[in-house]
Amino acid sequence: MKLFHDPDWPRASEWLASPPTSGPIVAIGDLGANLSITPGRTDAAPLAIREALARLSTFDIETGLDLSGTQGRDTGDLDPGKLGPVEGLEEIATRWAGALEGTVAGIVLGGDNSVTRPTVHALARHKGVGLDAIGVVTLDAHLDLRSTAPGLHNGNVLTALLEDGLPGTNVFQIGIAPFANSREYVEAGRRAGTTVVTLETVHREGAGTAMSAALENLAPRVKAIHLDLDVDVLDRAFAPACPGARPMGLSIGQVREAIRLAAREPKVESMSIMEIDPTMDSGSRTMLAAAMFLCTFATGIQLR
Ligand SMILES: [Mn+2]
Repeated sequence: MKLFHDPDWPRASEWLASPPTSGPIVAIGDLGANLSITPGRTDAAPLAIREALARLSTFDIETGLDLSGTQGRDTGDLDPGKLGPVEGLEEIATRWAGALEGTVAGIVLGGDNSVTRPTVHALARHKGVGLDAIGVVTLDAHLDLRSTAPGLHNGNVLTALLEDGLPGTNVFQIGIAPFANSREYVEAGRRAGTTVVTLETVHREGAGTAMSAALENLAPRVKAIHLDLDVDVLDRAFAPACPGARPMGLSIGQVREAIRLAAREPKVESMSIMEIDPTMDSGSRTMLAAAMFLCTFATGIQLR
């Protein structure tokens, strides 16, 4: 499809392609290794998200913010599909810690959720602190607290991080869905001291309320916060490309509100956009939503 060119309607994709100069930088890279317990092509998502950016403008009428106020830098892809979760940890963590150098915040385009482990390690290295000084806020239908006994995958990434030393009290999980998690893993979260905000609570009290509470708790006592967006927190109607998406999920607007609040918090120095299999998409709706989330975070950091 050839895109209509209008110099007065700059595209989000052009923003990312433009060379960085000075000021805030958003580093974006595919660290997608395909490590999922559900077979799929999440490794194809980073390219598909980049392509979807071409269909968005740079301007957010809701905030008056434009992507041109944020310097974007695409750090390129890590050879996808080559790394397993164990051997990939060091390489991905090193690469991402390097990408964060000199940036205000970085966005990882995954990939499946197992990539979140090295991403959080990278943030700790970038800050020169241990995992005990890092906060993690997830927007995800799932706890990702399965046992690590069978090996690492996208469904036990949080267990792996807790075992690595991330304190459960530093973890806030927003959007946890009914009939998508087991009693055993809910109990595991409780034992670890994580905070869970279920979907119904978010629908009743607001996504902004949930995110604000998490940030207000974490920001005064950690050095940096990672925002982990598993796009399957969206209602399945909005995210056909997310195998994990279920009915009763969040709307695009709810997720956007939460992202904007997180982006405004200076301690949120990294974000990941995960768990999309673009081959399952319909009408580009998931890819356009993911691209919009990227733009929301990238413009939102101007509110700091
Ligand atoms: Mn999930």
